[in-house]
Amino acid sequence: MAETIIVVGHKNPDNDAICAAIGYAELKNILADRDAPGYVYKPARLGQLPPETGWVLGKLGIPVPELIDHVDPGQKVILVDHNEVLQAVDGIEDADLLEIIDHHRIGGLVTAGPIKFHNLPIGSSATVVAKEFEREGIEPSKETAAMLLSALMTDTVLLKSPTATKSDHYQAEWLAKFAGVDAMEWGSQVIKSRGSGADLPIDRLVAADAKEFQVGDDIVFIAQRETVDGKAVMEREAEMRDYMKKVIAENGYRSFLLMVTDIIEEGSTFICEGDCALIDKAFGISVDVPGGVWMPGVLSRKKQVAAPILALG
Ligand SMILES: [Mn+2]
Repeated sequence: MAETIIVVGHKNPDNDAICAAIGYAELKNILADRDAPGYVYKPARLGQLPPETGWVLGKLGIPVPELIDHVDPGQKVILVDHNEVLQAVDGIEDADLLEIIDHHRIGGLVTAGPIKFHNLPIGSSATVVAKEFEREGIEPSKETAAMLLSALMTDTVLLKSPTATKSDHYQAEWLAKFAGVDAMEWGSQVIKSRGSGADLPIDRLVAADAKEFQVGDDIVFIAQRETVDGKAVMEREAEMRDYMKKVIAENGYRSFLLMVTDIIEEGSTFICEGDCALIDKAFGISVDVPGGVWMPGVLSRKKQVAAPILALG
């Protein structure tokens, strides 16, 4: 019987974490048929589908990956869109990690043996996966191309984020060709399918896309709510702050920074709870004010927010 290898993105998955896992599993299955029969690659996810992912997979007729909450000891695993233990599936320390496909900073996983570790400083893991298709000389199906393009476009905020590189522009056009779509038009449709998010339950509104970062001895929790209507989201500020305080109390975080990123206005409102001195220091602001602090041009958690905070650790 074929051995199953799990391909999985980070906790609190975003569109990139899920689409890159599906796309990379598909590429590995095509390669396994050709080069190494006996392995079956299965995409998985560690949380609820983001709304745009539900819309994309439904529209393209792509099955939703299985929800898992741990991996068993010795399970063969490939990680996509992350490489930090804090963000990875429970049990990863005792699993058999085969590969990492990512576009983040390197954050502390140690392996027993050599692995394939393909990490590029570019806009999305979906871009890295598309490059792997191209490198292997394999054309993605129309559906797979459209799915990967959706993730490239959400992760780079329609290629406007400072994380978007020439590689992302090139691979977006490459995917659009196979998908038979206009890259920008398809990307805008995907982002609109999210809605403003303003009517989501409070836990989803605030923390659907949240990550823990170790800064010295403390953990800083950074969440990002991307929206096409920042004003509508900010109307729930009091409720959001109460929820953030609750999350801090339950998890012992030093601080909780929420970026309400308005992709139309191209910037983020920072709201912070807990000890926000680190945030003030990293950005030269006083974040602890009603209404938060508007940060024009700040779209990328990774490059413009996490990096300066981690630099203080
Ligand atoms: Mn990503």
